[in-house]
Amino acid sequence: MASAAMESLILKLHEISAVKFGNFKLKSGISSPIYIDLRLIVSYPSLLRLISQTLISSLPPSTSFDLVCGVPYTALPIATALSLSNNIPMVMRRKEIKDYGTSKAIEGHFQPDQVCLVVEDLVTSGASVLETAAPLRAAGLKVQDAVVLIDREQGGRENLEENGIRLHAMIKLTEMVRVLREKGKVDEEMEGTVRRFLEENRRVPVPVPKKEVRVRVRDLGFEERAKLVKNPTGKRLFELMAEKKTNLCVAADVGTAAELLDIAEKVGPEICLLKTHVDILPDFNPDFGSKLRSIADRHNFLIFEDRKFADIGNTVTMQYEGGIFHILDWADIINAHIISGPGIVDGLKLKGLPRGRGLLLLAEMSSAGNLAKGDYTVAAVKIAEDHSDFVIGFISVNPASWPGAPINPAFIQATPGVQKVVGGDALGQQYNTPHSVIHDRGSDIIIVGRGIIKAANPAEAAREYRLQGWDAYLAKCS
Ligand code: 5BU
Repeated sequence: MASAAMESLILKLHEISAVKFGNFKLKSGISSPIYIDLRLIVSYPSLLRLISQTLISSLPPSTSFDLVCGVPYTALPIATALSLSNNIPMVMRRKEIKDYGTSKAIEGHFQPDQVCLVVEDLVTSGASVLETAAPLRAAGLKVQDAVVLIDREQGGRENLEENGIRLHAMIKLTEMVRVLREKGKVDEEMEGTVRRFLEENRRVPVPVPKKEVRVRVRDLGFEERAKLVKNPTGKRLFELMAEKKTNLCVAADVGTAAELLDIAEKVGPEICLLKTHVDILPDFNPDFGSKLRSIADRHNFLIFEDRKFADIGNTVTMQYEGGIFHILDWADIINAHIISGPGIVDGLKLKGLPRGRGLLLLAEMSSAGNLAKGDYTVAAVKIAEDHSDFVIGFISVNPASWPGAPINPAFIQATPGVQKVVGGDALGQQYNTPHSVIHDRGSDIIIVGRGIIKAANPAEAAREYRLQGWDAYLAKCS
């Protein structure tokens, strides 16, 4: 920005009292000699227009983006003005968490992989920019740059850089104070006071980055979380995880029912859940359920039939209870897609709740290119909240980054696509490590299939995965 234009902008901000000097208590609790309130600019259309025109010119020419999004609320009019004066489409992020279920997290038309520029009025630590970038990214947009009217130079640039966002500031606070001193609006003593304040608080009062806040809030132990759960199976699951010190679910995708019962015996002492796909078992017979149940009772684990119901409510009642498999009779937990809307939960609940069963909703999937993300994930959370007597949690991949995270700790998060090394298979499966899934991505249960059942010694492999999963949980709690 040309210095004459910058100077006149700084003077105008001072004139309308958007910049004040004195002794102010900031949100973080510290006292600051300078206070900036840019909410006032909506009362000065010509100033707003000037800001919107000059903000863009503070970006390096190489910056490219398809959309803009203002950080609510103060930057919304700035982003709108920027959108109008530069003819760039805008999207809006909803701020109220409670609105996520009924409304979209991100309003406006956009395509996944479009690049969105975040617009902010004032950056201190960068936390607000990150709060807006997270749901944009969760909706599939790319966020690489943020532009801000004033950078307080207190760690925002560095924090954003660490999260893959370049910060472009139209005005830096030290520049602003220098101009005001040169123009006789503040004296040298005040300029010195502000400089000293900035030096002393360069990265001190930076709020904990959002991701760590989430981890901390969610890190009630499983015992405490058991008390929050209404559904008896959900409660039982948390309790037995704490008792047995395991957050491992084995996906028993073996060739026959006989092999499945054999593997259940072997891995039983290590697991909280055994996950089945009964429709792959050629020798399934009516005794299967009771045999598996007796192994589960002996080793104290629950049975999760990964049936992925997806039909309308009326149909799933029959699929759950009837057919050859009679899933309702032996599976503690089932799961469902929400593609058909909340009626599917009503249908399954009708049969499952009287038997004390629990349901996991598929909020995300582990496979490459899956469509369960963004608003779909948000909708799953809303349905779960509306049916928390029956829904016990989610199949998820990265719940720490969901809009509105931390998610209600009464819900359990179970994540497939886990192996000891990051990778995938030839058909789209994607693997993360136990530590990354539990510690970094905010999940509770690792679901491991081939990493265990194809191992030379599945019992030993299960033990190793259990220890890794449990260590990651303990590290998260500590
Ligand atoms: P694997 O062998 O660890 O890749 O097995 C993963 C299991 O989890 C397998 O039974 C899948 O059907 C299941 N799964 C998954 O991989 N990804 C998902 O998003 C869901 C289930 Br939902």
